[in-house]
Amino acid sequence: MGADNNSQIRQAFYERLAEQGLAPLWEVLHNLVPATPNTACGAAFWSYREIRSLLMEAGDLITAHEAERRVLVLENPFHRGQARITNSLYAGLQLIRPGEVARAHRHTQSALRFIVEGDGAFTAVDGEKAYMERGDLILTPPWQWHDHGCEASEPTVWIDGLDLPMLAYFAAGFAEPGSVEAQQTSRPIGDSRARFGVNMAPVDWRPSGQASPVFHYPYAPARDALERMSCAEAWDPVHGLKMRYLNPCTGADALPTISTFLQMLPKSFRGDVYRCTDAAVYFVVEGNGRTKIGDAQTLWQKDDIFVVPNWAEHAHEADSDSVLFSFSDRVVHEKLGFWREQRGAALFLD
Ligand code: 1HN
Repeated sequence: MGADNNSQIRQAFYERLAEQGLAPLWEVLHNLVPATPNTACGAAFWSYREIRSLLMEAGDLITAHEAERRVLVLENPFHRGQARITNSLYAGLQLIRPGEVARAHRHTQSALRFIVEGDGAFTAVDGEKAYMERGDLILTPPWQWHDHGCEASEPTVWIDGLDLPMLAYFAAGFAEPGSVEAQQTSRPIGDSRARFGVNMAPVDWRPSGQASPVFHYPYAPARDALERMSCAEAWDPVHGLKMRYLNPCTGADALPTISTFLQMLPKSFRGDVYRCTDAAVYFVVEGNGRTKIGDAQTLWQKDDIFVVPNWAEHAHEADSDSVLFSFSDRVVHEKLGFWREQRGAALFLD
């Protein structure tokens, strides 16, 4: 029996299998368990300087009320049409103008906001307001009511990061609109930071969920911590000084499904090659430099956004003192026991 004949017989067999809702594993086995991760995710980059005017144009075309959330999705070209920035995460740039309200709602997806510009807009999370300044991190844990408003005289822009694709994969997305545009606040500003943000907690408090009870992580103390560490600590050859935002009551990541980081790279830092299983989204808070990814490189400056894909060899280089915020699904890899990293993995082709 010839090879052609054999493959025709097999094909006919596969068609009979398909009629019964069956498929031959041996045709796909190697794709299902690849030797190293297969990812559709690729490197991506957005220059804030170039896209800012489009965001402001969106502000002229649609109100926050009409849009519910006035956001330009940071859609990775490798995931075209899928509203995602990596395999598992969504990101967008949200604009709120003076006097506007982005109405209250809640959903099972976790969200983070990292403030890019503006001063004086607020997010209210489960009855507490936080005023946003550049570099602040604000969390919206699963199923917590949240709305945004801008009482200031200038627009505010932030990056939204959500685990939307992850929850879509698990088909576990639920959402509920609020009964009012802006929720009534039931706690004073700074209340959750006072209770949980100074390495103390109310004596009889017990955690009710996995997310941090602190939802506002201002930039100034985080930046100051890195600055102080930089005087004393040896720099990591890959990460420089890299800190993870934590739930202060458990020591776990601040959100159950998204890890968040702030790192400092000193002027002239030349990072070692590295790769890890989580794909990360970076935002340049300060400085300029480049990240080599495979045999390409991404040049970055203040306010730029870029993606390092899963298991991609990469190395950061800074030309001036730099601070990078980043987020990824690393916490999920770690909880489920499949997170891996490798240092000095390979050689770049330069
Ligand atoms: C959401 O709730 C917000 O609350 C922003 O600001 C972006 C994208 C998809 C689904 C929900 C927000 C979102 C979102």
